Amino acid sequence: MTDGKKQASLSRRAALKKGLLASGSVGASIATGSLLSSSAQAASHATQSQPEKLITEVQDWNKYLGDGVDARPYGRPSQFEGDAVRRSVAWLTADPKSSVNFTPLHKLDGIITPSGLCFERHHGGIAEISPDDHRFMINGLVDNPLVFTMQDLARFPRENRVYFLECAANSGMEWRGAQLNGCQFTHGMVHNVMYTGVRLSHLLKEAGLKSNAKWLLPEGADPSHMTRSIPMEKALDDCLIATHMNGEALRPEQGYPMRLVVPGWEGNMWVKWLRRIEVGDKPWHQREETSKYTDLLEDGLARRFTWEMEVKSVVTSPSPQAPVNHGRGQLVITGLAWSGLGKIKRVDVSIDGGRNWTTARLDEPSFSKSVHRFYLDINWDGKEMFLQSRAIDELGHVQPTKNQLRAARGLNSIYHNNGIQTWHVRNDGSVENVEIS
Ligand SMILES: Nc1nc2c(c(=O)[nH]1)N[C@H]1C(S)=C(S)[C@@H](COP(=O)(O)O)O[C@H]1N2
Ligand SMILES: [Mo]
Repeated sequence: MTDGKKQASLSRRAALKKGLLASGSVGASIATGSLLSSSAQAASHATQSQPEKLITEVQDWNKYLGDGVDARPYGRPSQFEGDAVRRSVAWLTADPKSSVNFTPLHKLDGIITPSGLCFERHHGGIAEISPDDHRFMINGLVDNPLVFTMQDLARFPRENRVYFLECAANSGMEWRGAQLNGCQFTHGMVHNVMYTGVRLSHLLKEAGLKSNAKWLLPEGADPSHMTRSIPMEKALDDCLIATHMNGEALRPEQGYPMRLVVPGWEGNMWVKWLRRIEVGDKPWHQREETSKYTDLLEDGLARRFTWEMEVKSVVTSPSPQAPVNHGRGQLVITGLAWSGLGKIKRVDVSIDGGRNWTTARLDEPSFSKSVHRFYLDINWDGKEMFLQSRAIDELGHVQPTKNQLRAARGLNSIYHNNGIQTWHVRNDGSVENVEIS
């Protein structure tokens, strides 16, 4: 963060603190059960904003024949959805080949991230590997070192699971204060897809684990040779070797032809373009688990092996890139919640910066270690709101405030920021990333 930016965000926060105190009761009344009273208002608003001729006149798409079935052998989104794209932050990294882009969470609904919108994080560009040329090896403390082709892998029993993948650095730029204006940038290093894959435990059993086999070192076939130490209990519990996402083959960006799935644990461990797993008796302490993906505390010590992604949520709409543009009245507040420890049990939403909370409607489906969708349908009085969401997982973990996180871990951290996000919704419907304390 540049000094200028820091100043701006600090003074913005100071101003907001004052604003909150001055305005007394902030925001809107929560609709209690019945939305019928406000739906008439919503409907009349829709008529006003659409010219009558859209009803009375015959439109082009009504008159002229459209594309035939030969035009789109692989379908693509509507030309009017050009805003739903992955975006990057220019100052964040020096080179796009070792960089990150962000999922446009504000444009999505439901829980599944479309494959083409899953954020990408790579350290050495996208490896383009022909499945015919791909080999996957298990070696080290095993009875039979094995090499698998893709065809070999296809002969093992497989299963389907929906999991989120979150980079440990997601929201990392927000540690010291509100900075990036949009949930795409503050929270977009997460995606949630259905994987088809083979249980890693099947393959390890095939190779035969020696009695001192306690750790695994998965390795990527890309130029970064991504490697991370994974304890055996996790590998035998729920790790998958995935070949498909959302029903089709993995995208090259996501590790085609195969990637490791490490449910609930930080994204860095989900090695893409997986070419080898070495079995050992202790962790390796590779670069990505020493100089990176450790959490530097106030006293200069660092937390190591912070694998689990803890309970977190964010309101995706309204949000800075998804302002309220229909005025007061009926308003759908929605967002995502997830926990690397299990299912989400409850999400609370506040429109007054965390003073009062209302339990949101948690939508189906609900899978363990998957993103959940929540909604809160309110009747907005048109006054400014300080929107927050707070998730609670099935183990009872409550998403902390950013100040609670800072009190526990200091200001040096980047990784594992699961603090509560605040959006300032102004009375004109525009939205800004802020912090209140
Ligand atoms: N082989 C390899 N695997 C990798 C990486 C990489 O650069 N190379 N990046 C890791 C990081 S830091 C993250 S957050 C996730 C990102 O997965 P995605 O690109 O599917 O979003 O992949 C992980 N696996
Ligand atoms: Mo990451």
